[in-house]
Amino acid sequence: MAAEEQQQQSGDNRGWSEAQLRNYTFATKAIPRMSHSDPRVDALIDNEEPVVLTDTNLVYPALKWDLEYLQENIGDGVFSVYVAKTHKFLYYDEKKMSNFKNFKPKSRREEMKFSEFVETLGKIDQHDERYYLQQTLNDTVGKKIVLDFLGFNWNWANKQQTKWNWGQLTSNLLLVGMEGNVTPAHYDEQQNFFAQIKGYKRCILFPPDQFDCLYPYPVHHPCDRQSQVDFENPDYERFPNFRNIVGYETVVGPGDVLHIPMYWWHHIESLLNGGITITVNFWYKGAPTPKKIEYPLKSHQKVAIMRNIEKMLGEALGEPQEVGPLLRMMIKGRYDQPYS
Ligand code: QVQ
Ligand code: ZN
Repeated sequence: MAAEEQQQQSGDNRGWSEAQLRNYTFATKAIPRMSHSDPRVDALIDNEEPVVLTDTNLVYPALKWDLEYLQENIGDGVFSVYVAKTHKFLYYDEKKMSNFKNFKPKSRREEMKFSEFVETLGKIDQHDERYYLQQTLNDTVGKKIVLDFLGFNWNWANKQQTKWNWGQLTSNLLLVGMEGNVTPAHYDEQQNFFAQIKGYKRCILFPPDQFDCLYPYPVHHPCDRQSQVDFENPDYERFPNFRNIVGYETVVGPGDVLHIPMYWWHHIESLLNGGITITVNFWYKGAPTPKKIEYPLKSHQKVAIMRNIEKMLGEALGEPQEVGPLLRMMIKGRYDQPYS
């Protein structure tokens, strides 16, 4: 193991301690950490595996960002700030809430200026609600932020985009979170460079082939792509395969870039008692589906097929609520036991 990896594993002067991690029931393995110039990097990214790159300088100019600097320079635009009574910020698609009228989100989105966000953070005490600013960087930001953004290592990022034949960079999400905030496990349909700027975040990832352990909500549900399993209190009656889950984890700190491959599940937590965290992610459309389909199919391709079946059924039936009953009718007693 390279010295870099040992430092991350061993604990000395890594900037955080095990006591700052939440406890879960499952085992995890370490996500490899290495220099972006390590010859092993390309094989990992090409093989759709996660890796922490320790010296890309991808967001180097942003390493000086803190609340004060951002408040001073980020401009007068409004930012989406999620507010929750718990530490879990389960993402939900507001556009799908009409499909599931009984769905009651546990967080709400408020639009506020950055200065209001900082003021709010300054006022809360431990009994209050939690806040999580999550905003796509756009052209409302101030000049200094634009300069910092232009100073990102686009040479490296663009080379990666080209090398892996990824599609366009769709967005950079700015994330400013409170210590202890958790983004529950979900997958995205985009390639991701997750660039950590301030504070430490524990990232627990699961490969697409663990779909059957993570029980995502239905595609038409507002929480599409999110796991239904409460990692802090798993319901093994409803989700028995969660017992078989195996995670891959790392703690990222300032300057680290975690590659989260498309369709890989990720649970992300800002360390307990670690102060605020700042992250910028880079979401890219994936490479086009290869013309020649190779068998056996990869797990993420099967996830894409399942998604398309759910979407097609919702269209064909004209009512998302009828997808479940039809699938149950199709499977009950016919496909729910393996045939020899
Ligand atoms: C977090 C991604 C991560 C963020 C919440 C949305 C982001 C995400 O908690 O760090 O970058 O794919 O899920
Ligand atoms: Zn995500």
